[in-house]
Amino acid sequence: MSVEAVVEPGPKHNVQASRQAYYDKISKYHMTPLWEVLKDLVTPEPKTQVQPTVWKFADVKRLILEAGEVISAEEAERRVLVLENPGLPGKSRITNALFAGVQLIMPGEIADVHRHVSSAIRFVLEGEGAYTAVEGEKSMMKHGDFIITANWAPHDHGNPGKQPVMWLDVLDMPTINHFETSFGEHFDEKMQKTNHEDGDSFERFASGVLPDGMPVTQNRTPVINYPYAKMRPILERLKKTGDIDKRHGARMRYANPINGGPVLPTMGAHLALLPKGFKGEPYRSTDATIFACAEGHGTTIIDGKPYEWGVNDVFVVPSWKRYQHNPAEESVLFSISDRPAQQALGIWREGN
Ligand code: GTQ
Repeated sequence: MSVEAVVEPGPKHNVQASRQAYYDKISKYHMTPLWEVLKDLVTPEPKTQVQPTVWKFADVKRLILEAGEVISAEEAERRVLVLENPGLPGKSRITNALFAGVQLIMPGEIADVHRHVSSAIRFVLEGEGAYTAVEGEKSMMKHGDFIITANWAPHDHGNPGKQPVMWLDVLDMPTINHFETSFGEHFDEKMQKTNHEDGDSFERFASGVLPDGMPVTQNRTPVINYPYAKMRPILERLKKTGDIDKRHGARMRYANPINGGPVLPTMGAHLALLPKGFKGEPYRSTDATIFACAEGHGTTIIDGKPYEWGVNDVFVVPSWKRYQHNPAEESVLFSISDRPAQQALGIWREGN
């Protein structure tokens, strides 16, 4: 018999039992005691189920090409392998707020036009000759291109080329479904009629001028594609002049040219060049962040453990976990998170 049992055998048991009886009683009225759950609701720091994880492109490519034999793009509607965080099994999400997947479109295939409340971005990994058409603008996809499909924008994909084309999709579906605001629809036709030439929205809106009279309140970018060929030389300029952040390297934020804000209200993205020999200082922020390597290779220490990445690998850093980048050669990392949503709500924090 334990000492505790000798000192207070009855009362403690009685307290527990009578509390439980009380909880059982109020549960019939759909009430529950806050004091039993308060410490899970208000934590001193963010608590996350999200696990730091790397998806190696060699595996992703081999397995998605196999999906090309199992199902057509048309049957699948979107032939995508979900990058599912191992800490969130069955939830189709890479972080709590975001979905990520790798999409494949084979030569000759199309993925029909549809639209939904969820916004999407694409970061092109491998292959050329495919396009995404968004709101009447057809955009050829090349490695490193960053393509935006805003809330309710009609979009379809196609591959009139000769190579399988693969890209990273990131969508805010978990956020939209959290608010229970999901709508989606199909169209009678399979493909949009395009009325803008490739690159039109970039040239029209991202050249330091705007069509006269354009409203300045639009909270999402009018640019469909931020081509890597246009972005990469800007990183080189930052590097040359020593504009190198000690945590992030030579980094730019993809901006809405109308108001300088993020490209979408729910998702924001960056492109960073990590120079040769760069040893990143530690950083953390409340927006769990998805990275994709466009060039080079290296290691990121996340929460004390090393995660290795190379070209087209995707990795994720959970909310408020400290990380630092150590490239093994000059490298370029794309990253995306729900930072704009957190900032709009006034709840975003960063630290070291
Ligand atoms: O390309 O429209 O990865 O609707 C998930 C849902 C891609 C798309 C995804 C989608 C799409």
